[in-house]
Amino acid sequence: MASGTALVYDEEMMSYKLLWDDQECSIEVPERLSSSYKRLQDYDLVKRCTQLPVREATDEEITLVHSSDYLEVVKSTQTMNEKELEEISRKYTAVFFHQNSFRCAKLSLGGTLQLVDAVLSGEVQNGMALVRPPGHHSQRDQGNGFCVFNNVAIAAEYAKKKYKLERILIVDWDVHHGQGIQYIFEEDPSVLYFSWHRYEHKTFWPYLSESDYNAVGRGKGTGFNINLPWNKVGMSNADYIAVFFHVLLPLAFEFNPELVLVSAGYDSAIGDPEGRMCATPECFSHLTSMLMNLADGKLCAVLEGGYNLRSLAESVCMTVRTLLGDPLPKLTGEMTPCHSALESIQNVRAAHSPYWKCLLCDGNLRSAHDPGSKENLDSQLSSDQQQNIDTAVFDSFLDSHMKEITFAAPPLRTCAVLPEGCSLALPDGVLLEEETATREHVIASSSLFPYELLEKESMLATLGKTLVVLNKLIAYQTMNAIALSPDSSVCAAVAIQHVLASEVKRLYCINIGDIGMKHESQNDGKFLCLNICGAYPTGMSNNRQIYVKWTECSDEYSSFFYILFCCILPLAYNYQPDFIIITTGCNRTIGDKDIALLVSLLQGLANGRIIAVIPETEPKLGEMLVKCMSGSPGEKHFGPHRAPPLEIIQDLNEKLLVIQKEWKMLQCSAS
Ligand code: Q9C
Ligand code: ZN
Repeated sequence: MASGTALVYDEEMMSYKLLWDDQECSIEVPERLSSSYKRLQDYDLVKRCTQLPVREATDEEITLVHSSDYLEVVKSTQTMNEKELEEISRKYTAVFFHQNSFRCAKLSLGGTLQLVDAVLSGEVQNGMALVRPPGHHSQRDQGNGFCVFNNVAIAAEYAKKKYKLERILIVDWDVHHGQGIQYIFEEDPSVLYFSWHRYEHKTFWPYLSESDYNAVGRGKGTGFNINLPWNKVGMSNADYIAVFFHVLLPLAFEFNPELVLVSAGYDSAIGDPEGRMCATPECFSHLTSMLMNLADGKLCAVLEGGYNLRSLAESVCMTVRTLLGDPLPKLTGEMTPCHSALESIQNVRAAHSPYWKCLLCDGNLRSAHDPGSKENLDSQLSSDQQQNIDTAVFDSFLDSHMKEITFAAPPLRTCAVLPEGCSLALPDGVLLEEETATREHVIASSSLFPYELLEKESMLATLGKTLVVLNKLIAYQTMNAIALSPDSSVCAAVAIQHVLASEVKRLYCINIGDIGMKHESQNDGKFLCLNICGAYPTGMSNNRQIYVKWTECSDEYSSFFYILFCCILPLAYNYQPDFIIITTGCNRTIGDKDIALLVSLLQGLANGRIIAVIPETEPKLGEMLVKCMSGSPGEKHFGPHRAPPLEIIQDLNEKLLVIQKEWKMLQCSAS
């Protein structure tokens, strides 16, 4: 099993710069690399990565995507004087050449390919390439938007050719449209390209109609190009996450890629002069960790844009930290997507509904009203306000933000409670709990339950240990825990009561299968409970106790991703719990791997504070979950996935329509 994170960096890629006066190009400075790398060192992240040397890409690699004519032009810039360089740069849009540009572009691409080799050979699990020049705007015959060679597009062709890959996902979270990547793969169904980008109804660079949501690919590639235009600036964490849940992730899971390439531009982060968006650095942790559940965790992030040096550096660090498997900081901010974002989400879902089974139900959904005008721009920050971000003010904002989201990881990652005689293979570092609460304490904590349930000695013993572990979780002495129990529903009910009696502010509980206990909800605001079962009990749903029906219908593949992204995770991110309990009872209709996927994704919430309570008769599930919670590298074999049948989608959508009035992250349309 592959493990570890690669980092590609070489200061030689700082050896080119803009030589003349050009406002537009002045932001792409060499310090973008050094300041990011320096920050990685400050956080001690560099030494935790496998450092990979860069290399020069070969002509053959460059011409996987570019024409030889264009290659010759770029080659010729090596020996030009300043005047000639300026002249040839003017043939392209927003490009500047320097005598070292060719050398750096070869290193930038070569470094990217080194990363792809390390990941696909299994030398590492994932990695990031800190490279410049960037790549996603460059096209077969031309450079564009600071980009010389299209690093990520060539990486995809390279992976197809050298490793015979058939499905590659490219996620372009840079704030500009990577039109170069779109053009290259427009007719290619083996590469699914997703880009979100500042668009403002075509009034933002590069001003292309083909950047809009209705460009879905052509010919055999129809349906494999996904554009999410941002028609307003100021998009926040909630908007980014909503797009992942309601557009990218369902399609990506249905696509089932063998490799994920990220065009990792950070001009989509707060403080960037180009993007003017509001996503904070930890948002990139969440984006990264969600993508790590695809392609068995094989992910290569390749730097594109990002022009606020402070914001860029912090966001790069968040990405690398997450690739290394560190616990995620809580996502900050109001969890309500804005109207304009919902319009775009609705439009792209409608445009893609003919091509993706998981969007089938959206087929009869009309596109959102699209004013196509700039009427909304007035309500945004005045451009003066945004253009002249005071660096000192911004830096101190970011300093305090980073302090706020940083949390000290607990001394222990995972605790396990096992009943007598139940053995489980525990990964290194998992503590088997031996301490137990007193018998009186257990009985007092279980006062609401019929005494017969507690008569079994083994039940009392497990509850005693579980209470000890819960106290450790509450005190944040352990990050997460798993408890196997003779009766998981009693054990979970005791756990819920215990947590609700503590200072924990918001508890999210997910019950899978039939539950013996109905949880009382006098704790309004403190408790959100989602029950996923094969059949609804009658008339029990409300906004705090939600019942949804879910039945898997195939053994060879799973459809669980559907309910995961349209229901379970949006609710979780909306609620922002600080404690999570997940239980499985009998007659569960969700498989082991899917519960592991769920637990893996839930670790992004509540600072990773989660306990799984499962029956002692399920050691296999227990082993899978404990592996996933203890942060063992790899172990992300969650696929394959396939969209569920229409009836199931329709049934669920009806239910969600009711509760989305309160839970805004469930919304996937503006109307
Ligand atoms: N104010 C990358 O981020 N200038 N390239 C746009 C609009 C070109 C961006 C001007 C921006 C190119 C890799
Ligand atoms: Zn960009």
